[in-house]
Amino acid sequence: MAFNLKKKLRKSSDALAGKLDRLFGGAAIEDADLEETEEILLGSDLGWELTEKVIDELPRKVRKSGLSWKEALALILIENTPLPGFETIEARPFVTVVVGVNGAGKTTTIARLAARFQRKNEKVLMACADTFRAAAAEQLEVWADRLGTTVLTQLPGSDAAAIAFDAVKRGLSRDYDSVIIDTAGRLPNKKELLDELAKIHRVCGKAMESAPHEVLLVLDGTVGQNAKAQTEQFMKALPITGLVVTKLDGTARGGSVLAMASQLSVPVKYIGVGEGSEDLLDFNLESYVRALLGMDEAG
Ligand SMILES: Nc1nc2c(ncn2[C@@H]2O[C@H](COP(=O)(O)OP(=O)(O)OP(=O)(O)O)[C@@H](O)[C@H]2O)c(=O)[nH]1
Ligand SMILES: [Mg+2]
Repeated sequence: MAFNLKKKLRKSSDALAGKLDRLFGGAAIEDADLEETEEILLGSDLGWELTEKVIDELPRKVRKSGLSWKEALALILIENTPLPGFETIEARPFVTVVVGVNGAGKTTTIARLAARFQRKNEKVLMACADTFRAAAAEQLEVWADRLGTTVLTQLPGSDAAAIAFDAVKRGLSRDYDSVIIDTAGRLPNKKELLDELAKIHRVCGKAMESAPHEVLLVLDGTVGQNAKAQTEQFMKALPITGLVVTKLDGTARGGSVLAMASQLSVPVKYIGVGEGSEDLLDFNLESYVRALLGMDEAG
């Protein structure tokens, strides 16, 4: 994810590394600076735990290692962000269900996933299991036209789970490599909406025993900290296998990704750093931390 990630995260790195630069200058870190450092770290949404780790360890690390404060900070952030591992499943079609609150970036993420799969010469079927809004199907159709993929939609008011079922069946019978199912945006505290997601999940398994192979929860990176509660709520309806954090180009709160990655048992798989079809990147902790601090890629 090297390609201009640093540029894409400019707002966050200005707010984090830029401010720290002004605070420390070229000088060594003084204990007197720590309170201000703490404020800057919290302001970039790194979260309390990670911020405290940095405050505890940074001065000592700089003294002991002889690294610059920035290199030392990068190391501390990387060391203290535990990443859950995950297996990659092989299946054909590979079925992905995408969920999240309204406007988080689900449909955009699906289009960009489709574009990625296509670049690997895969045949992609997108399906719109958002039957609340007529515009939802249109939005996916516009992307499908642009990308040259197929999209399955139904009239508003029809059953969302039925569309998911049809999509997986069609994926099997027509030899698709990948089926991606869009769902309606919802607040995770509405029981009937969560029940519908559970049903979508169940019927995928009826259409193809191993499906879905991936359930992505899309989180708006500009909202930051309530990601944990949101994820736990969605988890009650269906097993989330990966997180996508979007809109990281438009926010100074890019630290939230690290907070999420360290607080949640679900891996962050992708990040969204723009509105274009290329702007969905694999999440790589080290590259992300360096870009967040306005640094170039290591080595
Ligand atoms: N800058 C930026 N904008 C993004 C990104 N991802 C999504 N957006 C924008 O966010 C807005 C909402 O995105 P959608 O993909 O429609 O969100 P959704 O979750 O499908 O929304 P609903 O279907 O209404 O729940 C759109 O204007 C997108 O262009 C991103 O990574 N960066
Ligand atoms: Mg949508």
